[in-house]
Amino acid sequence: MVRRLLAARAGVLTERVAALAGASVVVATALVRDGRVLAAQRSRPPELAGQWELPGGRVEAGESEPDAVARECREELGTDVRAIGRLGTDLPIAPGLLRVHRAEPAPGAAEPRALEHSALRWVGADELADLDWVAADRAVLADLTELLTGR
Ligand code: DCP
Repeated sequence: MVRRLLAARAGVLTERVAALAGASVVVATALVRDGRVLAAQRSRPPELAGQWELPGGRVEAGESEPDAVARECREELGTDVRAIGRLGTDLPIAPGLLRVHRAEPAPGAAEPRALEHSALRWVGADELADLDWVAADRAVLADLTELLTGR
């Protein structure tokens, strides 16, 4: 309990420090369906193209993180999702902080399509290690495994 409170405090502080420093918060989406998570292959920039990520992007000014998750999934995947809570801790990336949110398909949501990525793939826990993930997302693999296996 105390540890959770301290972690929450630390999260708020990192966010404030990042905001003061003009850094961006980027949200990434762990969209889970039928025990698999949706991985997306980046098409840009050249140094990241070909690597896999959890889809997402920068949070806009005045936007909540769950809203940013939903917007990015509509823009990048053409589908509606509901953000249902954080996964893992804040991860440092070049533009600022990466924060992963768990998500589920909204009722009646369309099948995700690769509107901005090279490819999409639903990945089970036993396949996570097979993909060449972007560096920051690699740090979430243990949490993703736990999420998918319930262990
Ligand atoms: N990023 C990451 N892991 C993710 C998603 C993003 O490491 N799962 C990183 C890659 C980029 C930065 O976050 O350095 C921003 O991601 P995007 O380019 O996908 O986001 P935007 O399209 O919103 O930002 P921009 O328009 O600035 O490219």
